[in-house]
Amino acid sequence: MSGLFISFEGGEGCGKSTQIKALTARLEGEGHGVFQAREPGGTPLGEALRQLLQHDAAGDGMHPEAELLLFAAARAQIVREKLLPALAAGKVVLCDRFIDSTTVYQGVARGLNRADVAAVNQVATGGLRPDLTILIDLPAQTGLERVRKRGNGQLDRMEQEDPAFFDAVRQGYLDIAKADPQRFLVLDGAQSIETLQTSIWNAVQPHLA
Ligand code: T5A
Repeated sequence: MSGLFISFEGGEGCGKSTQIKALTARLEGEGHGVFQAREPGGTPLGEALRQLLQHDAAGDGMHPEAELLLFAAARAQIVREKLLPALAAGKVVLCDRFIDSTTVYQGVARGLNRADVAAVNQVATGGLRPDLTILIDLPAQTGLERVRKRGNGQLDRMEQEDPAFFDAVRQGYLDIAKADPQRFLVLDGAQSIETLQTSIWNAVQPHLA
């Protein structure tokens, strides 16, 4: 594997997509090949699973174990169909969510057994891990307000969880980042878009050398 794998994590509306777009433009401007991905999604199968997980009425009443396996199925597909080939081609892969989302949303906030979640993540990824993970930390309510504004008040299945769920997500992220400071860069998502862009670029640059 010769490319660079960067994942972006954080609660709803923390600004991941905004930063991925800006980083892509900067990297491409400097001549790097970039592959953008999002989870769940990014393949025909993954996009169908995304619809089921977030929007389809068939997802109502979904059990946490079923949810875990559906996110994992989407990941198993994108890793093999898209991410590994892009990395093998030497690209910079920017992924909007990856294994840490599962660790935190299904493992911490849904309360599933952490060892089981780690084992499922291992099957889904075949051991692929990001070189760098950018965690954009933001109070859950601030992020959800941004999402509400953007979507005219519409929230998907996950976004309709109660505040305690999102507080657990936020704390879960901070805990796993603290445990793995080599891989994680934690940024305050309340900063301006431009300030975040600069911090992210400063962290990414050394990995490009
Ligand atoms: N999930 C996912 C799991 O439970 N387990 C898993 O394994 C995986 C992979 C995915 C859902 O699935 C769950 C987690 C999620 O609940 P999604 O639809 O992909 O959901 O939603 P999010 O990942 O939450 O992405 P969003 O698009 O909602 O948020 P972003 O990308 O973080 O935020 P962004 O960049 O779109 O910004 C949101 C708004 O804020 C503004 C933007 O302009 C935009 O309007 N904004 C800022 N405003 C002020 N200051 C800043 N610094 C700003 N940055 C952006």
